Amino acid sequence: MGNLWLGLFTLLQPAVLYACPLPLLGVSADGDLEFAEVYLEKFYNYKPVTGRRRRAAEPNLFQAKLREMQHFFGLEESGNVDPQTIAAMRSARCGLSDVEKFRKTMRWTNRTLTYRISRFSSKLTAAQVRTAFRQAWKLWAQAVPLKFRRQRKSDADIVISFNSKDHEDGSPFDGEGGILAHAFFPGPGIGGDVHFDDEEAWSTTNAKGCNVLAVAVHEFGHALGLPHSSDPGAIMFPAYNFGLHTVLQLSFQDVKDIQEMYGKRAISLDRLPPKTPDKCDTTLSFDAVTGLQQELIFFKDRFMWRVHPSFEQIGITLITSLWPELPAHIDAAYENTNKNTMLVFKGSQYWEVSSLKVKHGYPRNISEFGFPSTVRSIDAALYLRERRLTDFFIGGECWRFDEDAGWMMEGFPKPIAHEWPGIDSPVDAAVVHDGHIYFFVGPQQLEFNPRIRQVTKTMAANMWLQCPEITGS
Ligand code: 01S
Ligand code: CA
Ligand code: ZN
Ligand code: ZN
Repeated sequence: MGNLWLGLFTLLQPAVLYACPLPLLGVSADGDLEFAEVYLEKFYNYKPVTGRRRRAAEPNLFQAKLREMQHFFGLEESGNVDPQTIAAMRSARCGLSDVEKFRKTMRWTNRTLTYRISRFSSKLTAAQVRTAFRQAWKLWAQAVPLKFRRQRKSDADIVISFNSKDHEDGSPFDGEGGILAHAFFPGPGIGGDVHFDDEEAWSTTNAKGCNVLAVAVHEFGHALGLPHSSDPGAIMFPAYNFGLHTVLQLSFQDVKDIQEMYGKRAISLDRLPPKTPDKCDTTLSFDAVTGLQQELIFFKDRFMWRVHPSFEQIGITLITSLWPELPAHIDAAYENTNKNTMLVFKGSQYWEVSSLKVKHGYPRNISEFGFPSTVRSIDAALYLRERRLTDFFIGGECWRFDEDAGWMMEGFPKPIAHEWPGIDSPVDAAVVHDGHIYFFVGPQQLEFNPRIRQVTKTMAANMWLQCPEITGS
């Protein structure tokens, strides 16, 4: 049945496509056409064309959307608002399972797909665009047994172009910012096509503008049939979160999703795709933990969890969604509550974050704290507010920095247990919270009471992240 349908396929807003249909639509006994229009707008992203072009473009677009809907419901793909079609529309129920079935049919059957670049960018050279697209297809081709070939002829499966504002597909672009690009799910005609908003500041670097490679990988995912993913680590996550240090690669979830559609590529991937950590994994450990104003921030790989006393949900986000300049896999972080800044450490570098922005002039070298060059990285850092001291943990030792004087204190480093009785192994992270100090060691954390100078509790490291099955002991 797949080849029968014609014209425009869907669309771009999986959020619309995959939501349960809303039950209340404007129904009027003699308004079948209006009803169908509203229905297609709601569930098939049909956008009536307005203005000059309306008469010319409208009937085709409407009919194409109608055929798409008819295809989905297994009706005759007449493109007309016939009684069976209206009946199906009026009996709309939660379409989630239908939508799933529908999605599964939206995939290419050929193993070699052709693409054509029909209109280039006004910001990049043709060579830059070709290179970016070749690299973007390669990422998908490494996961599934598909081949992508660029061709100059006009009948390519996937036609890619840079356009601005209205470009006659019913989804006009919006100028710089907002929507960066969109793509059509697999199918004939416009199906599989990818449009980039030509008014974005497209670039081929991570440092500024919008990375065309990052957006291309995401759009090509749609062109292959993938909807948006709710995994913030996935390329198919619906937000551009490309940081300065981001290494572009498919995530575990992207690979799983695309392989479910097209199967696995025989040769294994060079690099295992990164998995997004699960906050309730009992083996979870952290890279760093810090306070930040009212919040506690837990860093892990490319991600962080923000625990705020008044947020109900503790969501995972990419570090780069807040701080594009920061790297992944950080070593340590602490908040200097007297100066209102957060310091983030990785290897011999550190960054300073103030009022939620990474300050200019960073990264700087940790030798500025007085570390000798033999210190290559820091395990954890802890700011002691009353004493205006910062303790750095490196292996089994603790170094103490005097924030006011700006130097490392005499007599350090010392064995950690000497300053912190009960803490006798290297630590992953440390944080002060509500008058207690928490040391993170693998999947555990130790609560230290500074008044009696001893460990008072041992808990799961992810105790703060609201996992129903985990409780303190
Ligand atoms: N395109 O695939 C998108 O996801 C659109 C929004 C659709 C509703 C059309 C878009 O440009 N979204 C922006 C984005 O960052 C916010 N998308 C992810 C990306 O990396 N391109
Ligand atoms: Ca835009
Ligand atoms: Zn378009
Ligand atoms: Zn998208």
